[in-house]
Amino acid sequence: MLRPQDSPTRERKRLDGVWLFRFDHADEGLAGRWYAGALRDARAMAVPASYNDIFTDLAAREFVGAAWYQVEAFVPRGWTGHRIVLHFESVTHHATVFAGETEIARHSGGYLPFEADITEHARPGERVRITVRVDNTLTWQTIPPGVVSTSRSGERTQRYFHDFFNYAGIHRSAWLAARPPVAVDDVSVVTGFDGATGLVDYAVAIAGGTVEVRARLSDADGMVVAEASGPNGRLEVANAVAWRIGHGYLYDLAIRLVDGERLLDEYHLNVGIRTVAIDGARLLLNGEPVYLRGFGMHEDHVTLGKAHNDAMWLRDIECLKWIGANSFRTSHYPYSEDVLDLADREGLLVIDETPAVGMNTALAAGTAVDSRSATFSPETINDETQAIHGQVIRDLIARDKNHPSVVAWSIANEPESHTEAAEAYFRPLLEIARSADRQRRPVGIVNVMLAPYGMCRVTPLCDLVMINRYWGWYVQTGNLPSAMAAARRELSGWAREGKPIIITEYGADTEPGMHRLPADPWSEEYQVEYLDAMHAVFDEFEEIVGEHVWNFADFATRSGITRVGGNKKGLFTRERQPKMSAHNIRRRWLSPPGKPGRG
Ligand code: BDP
Repeated sequence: MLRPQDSPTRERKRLDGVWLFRFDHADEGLAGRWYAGALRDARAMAVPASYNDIFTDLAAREFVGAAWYQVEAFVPRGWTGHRIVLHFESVTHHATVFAGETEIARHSGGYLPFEADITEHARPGERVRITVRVDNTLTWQTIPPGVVSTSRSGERTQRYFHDFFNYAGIHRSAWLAARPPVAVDDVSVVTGFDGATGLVDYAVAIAGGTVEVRARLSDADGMVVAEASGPNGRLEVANAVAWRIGHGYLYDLAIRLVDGERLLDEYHLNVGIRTVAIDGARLLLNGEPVYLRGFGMHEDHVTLGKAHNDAMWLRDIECLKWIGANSFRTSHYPYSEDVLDLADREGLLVIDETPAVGMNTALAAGTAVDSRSATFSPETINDETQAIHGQVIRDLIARDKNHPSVVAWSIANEPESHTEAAEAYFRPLLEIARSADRQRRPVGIVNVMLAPYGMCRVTPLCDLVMINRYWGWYVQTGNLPSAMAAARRELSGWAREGKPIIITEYGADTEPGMHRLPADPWSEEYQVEYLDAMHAVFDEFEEIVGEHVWNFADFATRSGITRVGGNKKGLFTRERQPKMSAHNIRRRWLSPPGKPGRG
């Protein structure tokens, strides 16, 4: 599925704004056909936004179940003769969509796009009523998983095993889009080099007929640098400018479907020419070893919740540049494609993660919560979940495969991984990821502290080692010398695997403004000393090719005894202002190459 865009043959209309909204407390909307007319007793709701933090009452913020959204939109007059598509970038977690009185789409999975052809239900120049039932329920068969329990009085509570607030709503833009009847359905590129010549292998899928395909690559100044024809082909660019860290040079690939001289469709794609490979314990970009400096992040903001917002993300990117980061992980779900577009442009490397977080009943927010249920069993995460997970991996790679910024896939964060059941669950999923990606980027899971070196049965199956470790925080709390010793011990083990190691999380909760001498957990001083201690150990290992501090910024979580107004491990506050440690890390990350942090 290609993202809607404007081109000489295509047009799109953003449906963002204020929609009608209503909670469905008794889950009666479907039977009561709430979509059949104007949504009654509705209030206003922003799209995109999480609905949760718009409200001031707890019951609304923590609501579990279905909520309804509705908007009336005009289909542009000029769209006669086109296929009309309704496209949602993200509805969290389940969507049932109606055009007028007809159900046109059902989709589960809160962070990836879906669309439906509504040509039969939408006339150019006329209004179409769009109604969406949004359900935020997580079960053992959703990614991420969760469990809903109902009290004697009928009150439903959602439990989940991940450490961020279960925001819900229409989180990214919704579009009406017009496509020609014969259209580009998909484009994939694989890039490489032959000496100074850049190679762009492309493959085009067409919907609605078999026609001639022409491909044209232009440089950033708009000069045509290569042309080819046919649905599969190779574009050769003499003296190509490589896409690299900090220099996100992008070519424009125009795919044109033609019938003689008549243009049937035109689709544009940004292409960065670069290679990603693993060589022993090194991660190579364009054949050169790279060291990742950056963060696990979140799409998380005051009031907006998990909604995408351009201004907020531009600020995040500016903060990343200021601090000297060159990369981030889309912990713990695929981010808006707009974010990947920004990363492409800035030359930031991205570890792209599925929403498979919290597949571990022994862990949540660093504390044991539910050792009663097995993580993997016919009653919990089972074959059905695995099939859905496989589809999510395919959908993620289908959406993000062409972004030059994406250098690795993480198919799960901190799942249970020390058991035979976990190995049986993940082995086929790793293969799905590998075969879905024509660029064959490295694939892995992010390993949890409960499955350390020697115990994890899944990481050895991965292309690289990605580990989250909290020595000095959840264990050896406040005792940095023993945290360093523990780190050294375990890392020496992983180093023997002969694969690149990325520390995908390490961090300490820090209340901004809290100072303690000597340093004490939660103080700004402790975050500084903790990070210095970890870096001293990391720098001893050549096999470590990346350090991603947890987290870029403070973020919202469900309330609980280990969280004070959310997770405070950010180097920036939730308002994106630096804590003391941000200045410290900045000195490390901006130090010249060859120095600690390896420039
Ligand atoms: C890890 C998780 C992350 C949490 C973090 C923490 O991957 O989502 O927020 O620890 O506890 O378990 O701060």
